[in-house]
Amino acid sequence: MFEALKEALLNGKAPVVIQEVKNELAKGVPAAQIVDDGLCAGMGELGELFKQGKKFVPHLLLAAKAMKESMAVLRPQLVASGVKPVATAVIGTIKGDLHDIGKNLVGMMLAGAGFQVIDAGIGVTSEKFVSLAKENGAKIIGISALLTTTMLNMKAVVEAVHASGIGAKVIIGGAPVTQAFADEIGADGYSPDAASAAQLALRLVKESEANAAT
Ligand code: B1M
Repeated sequence: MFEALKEALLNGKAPVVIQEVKNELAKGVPAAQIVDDGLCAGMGELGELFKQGKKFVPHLLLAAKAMKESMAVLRPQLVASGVKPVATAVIGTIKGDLHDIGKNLVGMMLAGAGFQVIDAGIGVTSEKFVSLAKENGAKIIGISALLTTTMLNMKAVVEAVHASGIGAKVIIGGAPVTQAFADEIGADGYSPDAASAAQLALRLVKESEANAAT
Protein backbone atom coordinates (compact mmCIF):
# COMPACT_ATOMS: atom_id res chain seq x y z
CA MET A 1 0.00 0.00 0.00
CA PHE A 2 1.04 3.63 -0.58
CA GLU A 3 3.77 2.49 -3.01
CA ALA A 4 3.29 5.45 -5.40
CA LEU A 5 3.27 7.89 -2.48
CA LYS A 6 6.48 6.43 -0.98
CA GLU A 7 8.20 6.32 -4.36
CA ALA A 8 7.41 10.01 -4.95
CA LEU A 9 8.61 10.88 -1.42
CA LEU A 10 11.90 9.01 -1.96
CA ASN A 11 12.38 11.01 -5.16
CA GLY A 12 11.45 14.32 -3.49
CA LYS A 13 8.54 14.99 -5.86
CA ALA A 14 6.32 17.15 -3.65
CA PRO A 15 3.47 17.74 -6.15
CA VAL A 16 3.15 13.98 -6.75
CA VAL A 17 3.25 13.24 -3.02
CA ILE A 18 0.51 15.79 -2.38
CA GLN A 19 -1.62 14.42 -5.21
CA GLU A 20 -1.21 10.87 -3.82
CA VAL A 21 -2.23 12.11 -0.36
CA LYS A 22 -5.34 13.72 -1.85
CA ASN A 23 -6.13 10.52 -3.79
CA GLU A 24 -5.91 8.44 -0.60
CA LEU A 25 -8.13 10.91 1.29
CA ALA A 26 -10.64 10.80 -1.56
CA LYS A 27 -10.72 6.98 -1.26
CA GLY A 28 -11.65 7.43 2.41
CA VAL A 29 -8.30 6.37 3.88
CA PRO A 30 -7.94 7.96 7.36
CA ALA A 31 -5.35 10.76 7.59
CA ALA A 32 -3.56 9.03 10.47
CA GLN A 33 -3.04 5.92 8.32
CA ILE A 34 -1.67 8.00 5.44
CA VAL A 35 0.78 9.58 7.89
CA ASP A 36 1.89 6.33 9.56
CA ASP A 37 1.92 3.80 6.71
CA GLY A 38 2.64 6.22 3.86
CA LEU A 39 4.64 9.29 4.85
CA CYS A 40 6.42 8.04 7.98
CA ALA A 41 7.15 4.64 6.39
CA GLY A 42 8.59 6.45 3.35
CA MET A 43 10.76 8.65 5.57
CA GLY A 44 12.00 5.53 7.38
CA GLU A 45 13.01 3.95 4.04
CA LEU A 46 14.73 7.17 3.04
CA GLY A 47 16.67 7.20 6.32
CA GLU A 48 17.89 3.64 5.61
CA LEU A 49 19.03 4.61 2.10
CA PHE A 50 20.78 7.67 3.56
CA LYS A 51 22.59 5.45 6.07
CA GLN A 52 23.68 3.14 3.25
CA GLY A 53 25.06 6.10 1.28
CA LYS A 54 22.45 5.70 -1.48
CA LYS A 55 20.66 9.00 -0.74
CA PHE A 56 22.14 12.30 0.46
CA VAL A 57 21.16 15.39 2.50
CA PRO A 58 19.53 17.18 -0.49
CA HIS A 59 17.22 14.13 -0.88
CA LEU A 60 16.30 14.39 2.81
CA LEU A 61 15.55 18.10 2.39
CA LEU A 62 13.33 17.53 -0.65
CA ALA A 63 11.46 14.73 1.11
CA ALA A 64 11.06 16.86 4.24
CA LYS A 65 9.56 19.64 2.12
CA ALA A 66 7.17 17.17 0.46
CA MET A 67 6.17 15.76 3.83
CA LYS A 68 5.55 19.20 5.35
CA GLU A 69 3.39 20.27 2.42
CA SER A 70 1.42 17.01 2.70
CA MET A 71 0.90 17.55 6.41
CA ALA A 72 -0.68 20.90 5.63
CA VAL A 73 -3.24 18.99 3.51
CA LEU A 74 -3.81 16.43 6.27
CA ARG A 75 -3.86 18.90 9.16
CA PRO A 76 -7.62 19.67 9.16
CA GLN A 77 -8.44 15.98 9.63
CA LEU A 78 -5.70 15.39 12.19
CA VAL A 79 -6.63 18.31 14.44
CA ALA A 80 -10.44 18.14 14.17
CA SER A 81 -11.59 17.91 17.77
CA GLY A 82 -14.07 20.69 18.51
CA VAL A 83 -13.53 20.52 22.26
CA LYS A 84 -12.34 23.37 24.48
CA PRO A 85 -8.66 23.16 25.52
CA VAL A 86 -8.02 20.54 28.21
CA ALA A 87 -4.66 22.14 29.04
CA THR A 88 -1.68 23.86 27.46
CA ALA A 89 1.31 21.97 26.07
CA VAL A 90 4.65 23.46 25.08
CA ILE A 91 6.44 21.41 22.43
CA GLY A 92 9.82 21.74 20.79
CA THR A 93 12.80 19.99 19.25
CA ILE A 94 15.71 19.81 21.63
CA LYS A 95 18.79 22.07 21.54
CA GLY A 96 21.21 21.16 18.74
CA ASP A 97 18.56 19.41 16.66
CA LEU A 98 16.63 20.83 13.72
CA HIS A 99 14.45 17.83 12.78
CA ASP A 100 10.90 19.08 13.22
CA ILE A 101 8.53 16.85 11.24
CA GLY A 102 7.79 14.45 14.11
CA LYS A 103 7.49 17.37 16.53
CA ASN A 104 4.98 19.06 14.22
CA LEU A 105 3.01 15.85 14.01
CA VAL A 106 2.95 15.59 17.82
CA GLY A 107 1.64 19.17 17.89
CA MET A 108 -1.19 18.29 15.52
CA MET A 109 -2.17 15.22 17.53
CA LEU A 110 -2.10 17.20 20.80
CA ALA A 111 -4.31 19.87 19.21
CA GLY A 112 -6.63 17.09 18.01
CA ALA A 113 -6.78 15.75 21.58
CA GLY A 114 -7.93 19.17 22.81
CA PHE A 115 -4.68 20.80 23.94
CA GLN A 116 -3.71 24.40 23.32
CA VAL A 117 -0.29 23.92 21.73
CA ILE A 118 2.60 26.35 21.97
CA ASP A 119 5.32 25.39 19.53
CA ALA A 120 8.75 26.57 20.68
CA GLY A 121 10.33 25.47 17.40
CA ILE A 122 13.70 23.77 16.92
CA GLY A 123 16.95 23.91 18.88
CA VAL A 124 15.08 24.70 22.08
CA THR A 125 17.07 25.23 25.29
CA SER A 126 15.92 24.17 28.76
CA GLU A 127 15.58 27.84 29.72
CA LYS A 128 13.18 28.47 26.85
CA PHE A 129 11.09 25.37 27.63
CA VAL A 130 10.77 26.43 31.27
CA SER A 131 10.01 30.10 30.57
CA LEU A 132 7.36 29.30 27.94
CA ALA A 133 5.74 26.71 30.22
CA LYS A 134 5.73 29.19 33.13
CA GLU A 135 4.30 32.08 31.06
CA ASN A 136 1.52 29.94 29.64
CA GLY A 137 0.72 27.73 32.64
CA ALA A 138 1.55 24.63 30.60
CA LYS A 139 0.83 21.24 32.15
CA ILE A 140 2.83 19.35 29.50
CA ILE A 141 6.26 19.91 27.96
CA GLY A 142 6.84 17.69 24.92
CA ILE A 143 10.36 17.29 23.60
CA SER A 144 11.46 15.69 20.37
CA ALA A 145 14.99 14.52 19.45
CA LEU A 146 16.13 12.72 16.31
CA LEU A 147 19.85 12.42 16.93
CA THR A 148 21.60 10.13 19.39
CA THR A 149 23.80 13.12 20.30
CA THR A 150 21.02 15.67 20.91
CA MET A 151 18.73 13.34 22.86
CA LEU A 152 21.26 13.65 25.70
CA ASN A 153 20.27 17.34 26.04
CA MET A 154 16.79 16.28 27.16
CA LYS A 155 18.13 15.49 30.63
CA ALA A 156 18.92 19.20 31.22
CA VAL A 157 15.29 20.09 30.45
CA VAL A 158 13.95 17.53 32.94
CA GLU A 159 16.33 18.87 35.59
CA ALA A 160 15.42 22.52 34.84
CA VAL A 161 11.69 21.75 35.01
CA HIS A 162 12.11 19.99 38.37
CA ALA A 163 14.28 22.83 39.72
CA SER A 164 11.74 25.48 38.59
CA GLY A 165 8.88 23.90 40.55
CA ILE A 166 6.39 24.64 37.75
CA GLY A 167 4.99 21.12 38.01
CA ALA A 168 4.68 20.53 34.25
CA LYS A 169 5.06 16.92 33.11
CA VAL A 170 7.84 16.26 30.62
CA ILE A 171 7.19 13.77 27.84
CA ILE A 172 9.76 12.80 25.25
CA GLY A 173 10.02 11.01 21.93
CA GLY A 174 11.79 10.78 18.61
CA ALA A 175 13.48 8.02 16.61
CA PRO A 176 16.42 7.24 18.96
CA VAL A 177 14.46 7.75 22.21
CA THR A 178 13.25 4.78 24.29
CA GLN A 179 11.29 4.17 27.47
CA ALA A 180 14.55 3.09 29.15
CA PHE A 181 16.12 6.45 28.25
CA ALA A 182 13.07 8.32 29.54
CA ASP A 183 13.34 6.41 32.84
CA GLU A 184 17.06 7.08 33.02
CA ILE A 185 16.68 10.87 32.72
CA GLY A 186 13.57 11.05 34.92
CA ALA A 187 11.09 12.14 32.23
CA ASP A 188 7.42 11.65 33.09
CA GLY A 189 6.70 9.70 29.94
CA TYR A 190 7.79 8.43 26.55
CA SER A 191 5.83 7.42 23.54
CA PRO A 192 6.91 5.99 20.21
CA ASP A 193 4.52 7.95 18.00
CA ALA A 194 2.56 11.18 17.84
CA ALA A 195 -0.88 9.67 18.42
CA SER A 196 0.19 7.86 21.59
CA ALA A 197 2.04 11.01 22.76
CA ALA A 198 -1.31 12.83 22.78
CA GLN A 199 -2.94 9.98 24.72
CA LEU A 200 -0.06 9.97 27.19
CA ALA A 201 -0.34 13.76 27.67
CA LEU A 202 -4.08 13.44 28.34
CA ARG A 203 -3.50 10.67 30.88
CA LEU A 204 -0.81 12.67 32.72
CA VAL A 205 -3.04 15.77 32.91
CA LYS A 206 -5.94 13.70 34.29
CA GLU A 207 -3.64 12.04 36.86
CA SER A 208 -2.30 15.43 37.99
CA GLU A 209 -5.84 16.79 38.37
CA ALA A 210 -6.91 13.72 40.32
CA ASN A 211 -3.87 14.01 42.62
CA ALA A 212 -4.56 17.73 43.17
CA ALA A 213 -8.16 16.95 44.12
CA THR A 214 -7.17 14.45 46.85
CO1 B1M B 1 18.43 13.75 9.46
N1 B1M B 1 19.06 12.15 10.42
N2 B1M B 1 20.16 14.61 9.76
N3 B1M B 1 17.71 15.18 8.40
N4 B1M B 1 17.00 12.59 9.04
C1 B1M B 1 18.08 11.08 10.68
C2 B1M B 1 17.40 11.32 12.03
C3 B1M B 1 18.99 9.77 10.66
C4 B1M B 1 18.44 8.63 11.52
C5 B1M B 1 19.24 9.31 9.20
C6 B1M B 1 20.12 8.08 9.14
O1 B1M B 1 21.32 8.18 9.23
N5 B1M B 1 19.54 6.90 8.98
C7 B1M B 1 20.33 10.37 11.20
C8 B1M B 1 20.53 10.32 12.72
C9 B1M B 1 21.56 9.28 13.14
C10 B1M B 1 21.73 9.26 14.60
O2 B1M B 1 21.75 10.20 15.32
N6 B1M B 1 21.87 8.04 15.09
C11 B1M B 1 20.30 11.78 10.67
C12 B1M B 1 21.44 12.62 10.50
C13 B1M B 1 22.79 11.97 10.72
C14 B1M B 1 21.33 13.98 10.13
C15 B1M B 1 22.48 14.99 9.94
C16 B1M B 1 23.60 14.94 10.99
C17 B1M B 1 23.00 14.79 8.50
C18 B1M B 1 24.16 15.65 8.08
O3 B1M B 1 24.07 16.85 8.10
N7 B1M B 1 25.21 14.98 7.73
C19 B1M B 1 21.72 16.35 10.02
C20 B1M B 1 21.56 16.85 11.49
C21 B1M B 1 21.08 18.26 11.57
C22 B1M B 1 20.70 18.66 13.00
O4 B1M B 1 19.61 18.37 13.45
N8 B1M B 1 21.59 19.32 13.71
C23 B1M B 1 20.38 15.93 9.49
C24 B1M B 1 19.55 16.77 8.76
C25 B1M B 1 18.34 16.39 8.21
C26 B1M B 1 17.52 17.28 7.28
C27 B1M B 1 17.56 18.77 7.66
C28 B1M B 1 18.09 17.13 5.90
C29 B1M B 1 16.11 16.58 7.35
C30 B1M B 1 15.17 17.18 8.46
C31 B1M B 1 14.20 18.21 7.92
C32 B1M B 1 13.20 18.63 8.96
O5 B1M B 1 12.90 17.95 9.91
N9 B1M B 1 12.70 19.82 8.77
C33 B1M B 1 16.47 15.17 7.82
C34 B1M B 1 15.60 14.05 7.71
C35 B1M B 1 14.32 14.26 6.91
C36 B1M B 1 15.89 12.79 8.31
C37 B1M B 1 15.10 11.44 8.22
C38 B1M B 1 15.36 10.84 6.86
C39 B1M B 1 13.60 11.52 8.44
C40 B1M B 1 13.19 12.18 9.77
C41 B1M B 1 11.68 12.39 9.76
O6 B1M B 1 11.21 13.50 9.58
N10 B1M B 1 10.90 11.28 9.91
C42 B1M B 1 15.77 10.62 9.41
C43 B1M B 1 15.73 9.12 9.21
C44 B1M B 1 14.77 8.43 10.17
O7 B1M B 1 14.24 8.99 11.10
N11 B1M B 1 14.60 7.13 9.98
C45 B1M B 1 17.03 11.34 9.64
C46 B1M B 1 9.44 11.34 9.88
C47 B1M B 1 8.94 11.79 11.27
C48 B1M B 1 7.42 11.83 11.32
O8 B1M B 1 9.40 10.83 12.20
O9 B1M B 1 10.55 12.58 13.68
O10 B1M B 1 10.89 10.09 14.09
P1 B1M B 1 10.01 11.20 13.64
O11 B1M B 1 8.70 11.24 14.54
C49 B1M B 1 8.00 10.05 14.85
C50 B1M B 1 8.39 9.41 16.19
O12 B1M B 1 9.79 9.47 16.42
C51 B1M B 1 7.53 10.13 17.18
O13 B1M B 1 6.35 10.50 16.46
C52 B1M B 1 6.56 10.45 15.05
C53 B1M B 1 5.62 9.39 14.46
O14 B1M B 1 4.31 9.58 14.81
N12 B1M B 1 8.01 11.34 17.85
C54 B1M B 1 7.59 11.63 19.11
C55 B1M B 1 8.79 12.35 17.42
N13 B1M B 1 8.89 13.28 18.35
C56 B1M B 1 8.15 12.87 19.40
C57 B1M B 1 7.89 13.48 20.63
C58 B1M B 1 7.06 12.80 21.53
C59 B1M B 1 6.54 11.55 21.22
C60 B1M B 1 6.76 10.95 20.01
O15 B1M B 1 6.72 13.30 22.73
C61 B1M B 1 6.95 14.66 22.98
